[in-house]
Amino acid sequence: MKNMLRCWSAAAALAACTAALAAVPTSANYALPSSTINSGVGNMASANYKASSSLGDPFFAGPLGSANYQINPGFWGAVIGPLPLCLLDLDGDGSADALTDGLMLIRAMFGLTGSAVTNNATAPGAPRQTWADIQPYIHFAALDIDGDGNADALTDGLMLIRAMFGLTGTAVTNNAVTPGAPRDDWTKVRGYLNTSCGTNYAP
Ligand SMILES: [Ca+2]
Ligand SMILES: [Ca+2]
Repeated sequence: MKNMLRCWSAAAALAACTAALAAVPTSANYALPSSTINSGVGNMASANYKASSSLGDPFFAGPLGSANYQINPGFWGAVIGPLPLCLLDLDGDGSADALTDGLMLIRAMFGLTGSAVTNNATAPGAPRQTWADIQPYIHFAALDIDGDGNADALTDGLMLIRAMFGLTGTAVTNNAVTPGAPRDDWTKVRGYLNTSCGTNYAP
């Protein structure tokens, strides 16, 4: 943690710190899987620290702190560059499919972890099969499809899985956009998905 904080606070040394942070930060007292500070899922804590899984996301949670430190959401992106773009092909078989990737995405958005996400939800032969394989590719900030600041299963997740099933237009967005969210119709949702998530969905 100390090294990470040193990197985070020393803006002039970002390049060197980026290399240092590529490895998993660890010591006798803690370990921080890179996915935890890069939009991961599981919180980690000990007597001396707590790291929220949403720490790397700009939208989620408040600052983490104690008497000795404070970390603000989104800091990770400031250290290593832009946060990862939306990635829908979680199992890495080359296709973003509703009944595999979409199912895992919506399960994770419901807060599930581990095999509760991956059970019967990866394509046979796909390169990523386990939660350990899949979890680093789930970036909640990028999965905020309607742009309201939260990645929610019943709005963003629902639109994702509908679009993955091949639906378009209001068949995707009906009753699935958070009131007041900036991306509130298929034109905007499709634009985000095709621009940020690598899809090629039809108008
Ligand atoms: Ca896939
Ligand atoms: Ca949202």
